[in-house]
Amino acid sequence: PTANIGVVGLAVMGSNLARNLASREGNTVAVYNRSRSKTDELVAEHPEAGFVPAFSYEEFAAALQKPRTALIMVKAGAPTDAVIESLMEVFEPGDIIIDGGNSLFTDTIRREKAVRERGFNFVGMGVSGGEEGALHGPSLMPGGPDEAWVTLAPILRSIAAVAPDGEPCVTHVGHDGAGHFVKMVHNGIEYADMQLIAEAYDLIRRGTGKTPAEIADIFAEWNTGELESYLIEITAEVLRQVDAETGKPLVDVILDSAGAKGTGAWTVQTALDLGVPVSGIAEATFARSLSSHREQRAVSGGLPGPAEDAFTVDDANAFVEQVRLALYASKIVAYSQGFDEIRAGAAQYGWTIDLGAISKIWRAGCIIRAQFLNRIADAYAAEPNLEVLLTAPYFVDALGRAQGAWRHIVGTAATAGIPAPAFSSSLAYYDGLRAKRLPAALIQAQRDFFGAHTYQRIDKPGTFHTLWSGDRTEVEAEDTH
Ligand code: NBP
Repeated sequence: PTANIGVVGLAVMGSNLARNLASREGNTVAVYNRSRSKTDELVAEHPEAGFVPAFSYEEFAAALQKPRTALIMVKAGAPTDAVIESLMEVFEPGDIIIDGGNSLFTDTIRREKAVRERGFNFVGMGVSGGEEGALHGPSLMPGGPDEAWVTLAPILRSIAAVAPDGEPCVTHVGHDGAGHFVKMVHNGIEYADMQLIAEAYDLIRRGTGKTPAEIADIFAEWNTGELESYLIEITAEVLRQVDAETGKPLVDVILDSAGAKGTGAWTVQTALDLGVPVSGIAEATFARSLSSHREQRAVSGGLPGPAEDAFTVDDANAFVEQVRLALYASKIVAYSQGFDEIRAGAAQYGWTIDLGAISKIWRAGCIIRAQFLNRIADAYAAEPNLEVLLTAPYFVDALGRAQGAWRHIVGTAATAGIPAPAFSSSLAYYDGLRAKRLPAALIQAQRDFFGAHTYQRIDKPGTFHTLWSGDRTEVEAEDTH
């Protein structure tokens, strides 16, 4: 056997990761794909990689030095289970099987248990950065057992993206499904970030009448400041793009119906199960759903709205700056909510996750890479048990500078009839956190009224119930908490 690592699944992600691995000193990479043509193509197109092609699982196992390490990059779900099963038939106990696909973390927990029981090491690893990242350096989020991490660390560090301070964007996230959980939340944050940028663009365009190319310049400028990020950078490029066929801005000829592959929905579903209010991510996910319901939008176009001239912006430059601040504040909320979900997931599933380390491995390679992540890392370095990320001093200061503009923009959007669900829900979340009293007290009373669900009082311990259908006196109730 000549190869120290192998890749199964040679579609775009697998072949690019295989090339990335092969380009690092000391690696020889075995490659296998269910249908032979992809293997033949990859090997023929990249002789420099020195791949060891295998055309059966037996050949693949035979090509690998022991203990074997295999990276699976196939479609998540049943295909991943099928490949794991096939590998276990030809591998030996102690070998390491890595699933780098976008698997649901609960599947990873299940698989890790089943694979471990048969003596193998299983690592569910989140991979972010798309095909370019896979080739030149992704952000890697491996879970799995400590002993597998010890073996894998050097090779994963060698292929990962490198942050501006020289640190590779990979860390052992935690056990079993922790890596895929964190990758899921990464994607949820990505949804929120994209929606916030889209709302900012829409408000500027409809408020100031600027062209997409002019707005591209604004985003390019934003990309030199505290909003500096990959998503802001590519937004400027997208807005500058002109359609060859019509000569119009490309963004104006693309159907306004956003697709989704489901990881945003997973993030929200999981947050609902954990009771974590990731409202920004949820609104972003729902905004994509709304956009895709073209039939509902078609019958709703005539619904009453504000007068056409209700939206006038006197000072375009000032307005653009207010939108920028609203975007920044909402972004802080979205990340704070995402990190809250990781914290809650870690508590629920028994993972020890270093939140500062997570923010650091997202600084390069992945879609949400941004300057901003350094501020999150700083916040956790100063206070590792930070209860609410946005209460870190740096963010309190930023929110203090932004909140006036943020409120103005949300109010303006509502008055003008322009949907800004992520901007406005982020602000509502912020004010909800800040509130000294919430109307939740009234909800508790309602629940007690119709369902005898009981309530607690602010002035004494115990659990209480009002005899709503009787004489309405209060009685002490059995503690059901
Ligand atoms: P796809 O998700 O399109 O999967 C295609 C690969 O799965 C092919 O190699 C195919 O083999 C293989 N496969 C299937 Br389908 N069923 C199989 C089975 N029963 N047994 C063995 N192999 C099977 O590829 P991708 O876009 O490269 O993504 C790979 C993984 O990485 C996915 O889980 C994806 O979610 C994840 N991911 C993708 C990105 C991205 O930007 N695309 C980013 C991060 C993570 P065949 O050639 O024989 O059909």
